[in-house]
Amino acid sequence: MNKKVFGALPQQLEPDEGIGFFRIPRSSLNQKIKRLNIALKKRLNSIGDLMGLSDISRWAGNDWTLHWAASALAIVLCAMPWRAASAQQPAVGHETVGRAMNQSASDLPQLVDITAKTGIHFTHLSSPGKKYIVESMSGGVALVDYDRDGWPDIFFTNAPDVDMSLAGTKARSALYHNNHDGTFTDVTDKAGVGHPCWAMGAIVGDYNNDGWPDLLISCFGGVVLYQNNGNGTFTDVTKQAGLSSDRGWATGAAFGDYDNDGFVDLFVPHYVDLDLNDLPTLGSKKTCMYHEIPVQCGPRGLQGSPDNLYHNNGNGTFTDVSKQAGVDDAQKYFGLTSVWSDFNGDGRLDLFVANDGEPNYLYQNDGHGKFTDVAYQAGIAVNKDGYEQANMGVALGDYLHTGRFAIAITHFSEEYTTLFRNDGGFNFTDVSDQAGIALATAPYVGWGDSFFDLDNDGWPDLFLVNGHVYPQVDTKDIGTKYREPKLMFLNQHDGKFRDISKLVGPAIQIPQVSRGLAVGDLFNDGHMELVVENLEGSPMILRTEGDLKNQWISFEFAGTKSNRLALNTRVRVTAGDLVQVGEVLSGGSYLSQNDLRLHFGLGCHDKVDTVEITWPSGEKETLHGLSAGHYYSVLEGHGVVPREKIVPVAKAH
Ligand SMILES: [Ca+2]
Ligand SMILES: [Ca+2]
Ligand SMILES: [Ca+2]
Ligand SMILES: [Ca+2]
Repeated sequence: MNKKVFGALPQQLEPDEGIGFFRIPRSSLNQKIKRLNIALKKRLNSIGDLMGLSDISRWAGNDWTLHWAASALAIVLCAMPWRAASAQQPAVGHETVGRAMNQSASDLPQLVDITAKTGIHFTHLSSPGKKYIVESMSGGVALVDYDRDGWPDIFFTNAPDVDMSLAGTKARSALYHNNHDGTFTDVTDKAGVGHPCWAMGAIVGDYNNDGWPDLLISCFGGVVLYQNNGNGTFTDVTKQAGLSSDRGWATGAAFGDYDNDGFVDLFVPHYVDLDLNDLPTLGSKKTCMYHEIPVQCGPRGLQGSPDNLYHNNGNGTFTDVSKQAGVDDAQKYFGLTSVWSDFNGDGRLDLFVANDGEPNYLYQNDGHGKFTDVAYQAGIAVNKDGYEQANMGVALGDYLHTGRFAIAITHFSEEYTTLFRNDGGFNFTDVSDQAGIALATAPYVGWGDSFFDLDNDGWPDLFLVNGHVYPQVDTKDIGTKYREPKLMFLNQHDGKFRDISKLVGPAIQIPQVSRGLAVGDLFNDGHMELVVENLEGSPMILRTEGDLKNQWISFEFAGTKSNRLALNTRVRVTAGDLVQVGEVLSGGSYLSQNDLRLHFGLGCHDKVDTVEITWPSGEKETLHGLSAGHYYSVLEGHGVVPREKIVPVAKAH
């Protein structure tokens, strides 16, 4: 949590002494949006004039325009979020063009709460008062197709409160099987995954390369590795895998094969060093006050906890290599979320770690088992004003189509969600203000976040969930509430996002205390669902509904030389001038796991020209001319194969 916000801080930030976003007056942002709107109208009108067309929307709707699909001009029309709507409607002249910026709710896909219809009856436990920090941080959700039937299943973590725990009472986590008809069945007891620990998050990786996705649960008290037995059951193999030495408060872990030996290794960040029998009392110190309200203590004022990297030995066991690899976090920062990705494109997996209220780590992999923290040089340790921010959830996405992943990090209220543009060569720039993210995120405490393509136009949009840490904020008028709405930003294709939170239906306006977020196509229809786990009460599952005419394509990968679930396989998809990059990632968001399948919106392109795959092994493979609207199974070295070829044979129950 921001050092400017906690401790001896002025209660009211003056415009000139505040954090970055306070320096941009709202009126100036509105001016910018107006100017952009006018510029866009002019641009499209001049295109229409050039073509000798009096009515751009009629032109966009004509069949023959499909022939232009490969041209840059067609891409402008094709990828615009209003394209599908304008093609359907009678021509209304230039007013239609203006809707590019003044889009109404009915043009946009809607995020509809379908939780009640799914048959999911899960409740995350929580104490009303949240007297201790450990009662405020749980709530991870993992999409895991544990039975490999091609339909994502859902695992929710659960945690007790301190009183329950001291009394020996456990909280039940839950696994729900996807029934393929919009409903889910609780299979927790059969699967044997109900009581791993005081559960924080869950991630997916196949640690033994048998094709069955295994689950790693991060706990207040180490980690639990559940080996998937391939018959609907799991076995706790933490001890035999050599992971029972993991201690402390484990948070957003991630699997990734950093030495490219074909077996996924495991990084586990740790948060606060906390003893349940010696907990700091609510409001007892300066660091346990917020706007003069007594609140839970931490993380500031408490001891941090070091991080761990476990090398997979390829025989079902792991070895702790944290120190020799240089990622042991000797500074004991408050680690929350880790993500593996090759950030500088040299073929070696690097590691990003978000630290709450302290500088982030960006570890560069030297290819010989050692890492160097380059976060400061890369411009991603702190924000553009040099402040350490709360750094909670992490999302990677190529929102600019540069082929490089930007990093979006959620933060505490009175800070802002930071969008770090990736300029290549380990150079990141905090562009939160100019991208239109900072102002809208400032009032809220943000957690899970994800770049996903809401309208399938081929440009990643950004969704994030919120919810304060202190229920006590509701006792005083300080401009923030405990329960908070969610936020949806639409990619405008020019480096900017538009806040469309109030235009995508009432569900995300319902204030909740949200934590985890996992994104995936639960119903295999090419449109993403968002699974939100709340700290208090039921999860919320949001389905994309409405005008869904844009094309899409999805892939499920399997490694042969590479790790079998193909984590960190990178894909470049080209459809005309639309070029997108995706990567199979373990962990991320906040304590959560997205669907491992890679989904790409295609606008109006009904096929992709090329799919260039870079496998973790370094092998490259190119697929050609795939039709939109399908899921493809891809086996390393063999291209597109029938799905049976990448899925293991189920074992006897
Ligand atoms: Ca399944
Ligand atoms: Ca496995
Ligand atoms: Ca490895
Ligand atoms: Ca989009």
